[in-house]
Amino acid sequence: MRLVHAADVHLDSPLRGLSRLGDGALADLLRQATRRALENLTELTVAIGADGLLLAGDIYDGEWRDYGTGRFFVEQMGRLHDEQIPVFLVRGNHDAQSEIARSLSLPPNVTVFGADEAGTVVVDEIDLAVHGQSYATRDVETNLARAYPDAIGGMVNVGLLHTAVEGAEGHALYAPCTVDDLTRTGYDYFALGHVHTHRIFGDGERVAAFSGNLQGRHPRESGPKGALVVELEPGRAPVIRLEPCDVARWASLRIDVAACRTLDDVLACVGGHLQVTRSDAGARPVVARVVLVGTSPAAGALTDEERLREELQMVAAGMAVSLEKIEVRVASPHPPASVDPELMATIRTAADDLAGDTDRLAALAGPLEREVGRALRGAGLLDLNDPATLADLAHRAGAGLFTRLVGDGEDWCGSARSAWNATAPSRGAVSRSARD
Ligand SMILES: [Mn+2]
Repeated sequence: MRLVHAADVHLDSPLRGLSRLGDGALADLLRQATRRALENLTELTVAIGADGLLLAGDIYDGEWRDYGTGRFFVEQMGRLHDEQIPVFLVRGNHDAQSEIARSLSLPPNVTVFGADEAGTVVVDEIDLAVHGQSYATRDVETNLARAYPDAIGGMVNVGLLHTAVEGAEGHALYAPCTVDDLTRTGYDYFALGHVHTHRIFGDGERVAAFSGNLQGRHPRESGPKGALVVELEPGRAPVIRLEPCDVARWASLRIDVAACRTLDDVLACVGGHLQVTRSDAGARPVVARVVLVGTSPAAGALTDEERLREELQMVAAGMAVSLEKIEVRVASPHPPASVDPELMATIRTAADDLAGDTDRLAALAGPLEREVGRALRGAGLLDLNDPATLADLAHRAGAGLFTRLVGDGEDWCGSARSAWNATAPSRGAVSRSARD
């Protein structure tokens, strides 16, 4: 038996940061990307002769702006109806019953599981039992998996659930459960949604998996995105492969330039990384965020951000890669001697404390968010609701203050910033970022 599992389509959801890419063909393509990816999913399902399609929630990003969003989904499901392929669907936090007031009738091949309790649908012709439960509201904090029905003997049993399992960075802990809760049901395969990164749990006969989302929507959703093709045979471990459905690919490249001595070295180094991303993406457009890190003799050559941007844009353009953003966090190996280390430490501790205090940051940003938050987001400049962004601002404020204190010459500023960066803590440990 061959099933296709996808989740987190977030159909017609706005892609962040598009304004940075201008108004060209790429921005247009990205605006349409979730629809094109859904078309690719439908085509894939038909092309491989799948016995069914499993959709594990967050088909929609929230209330439809207009009926066009729902109509597009209905049309795609209609194509599968024409091919007599059944579709099984649960609603997630983004498309919970409470979140979507508009509705359109779905073709009869689509089963939407109810939200009151977990239900079971049997497809007798192929001995398939699918078990699932939808979200009634956005914030489902109970363990739904524990109340799923037992597996039906003599059939292939598949579960469908929108869940964070035991938690994942950047994803709200909805319908939490353990991997054991999932495998204890005795199902052959548990198709999960919610976490946007592909992941497989268990390696025995009982397997649960996140397909990840169908199309990356910002730099943090980088790499190939698509659906899982799951081959199921009674008594055998499922065989799973990821089939990309994305029409554009995001890359988030953190590049250590410690070995670079000059600007040309840095350009060549970045070019090498972009080349790898380019080949992975095939013919798809690639949008990359580049973060340069490390302690490097080239630090001084990177302080002219405008020039660096121009040079990198040319390198990227040569590979048909678009740069969404360039960040320089490169330290000079020789920080200025005149800096009072105690003062530096005090400023940095204050900035670190603030960056780590999500509540205080939110309180400080509150008035600004109310005044201009929507405009900043709309322009793709800043998301004041994003804890990671606020933490970054706190760090930058510390670095900026430091730069002002130690000097006013350009070289001074450059070295001061480098010195700051050299001692700044790793910024990976942000407790919550944008929630999916
Ligand atoms: Mn979700």
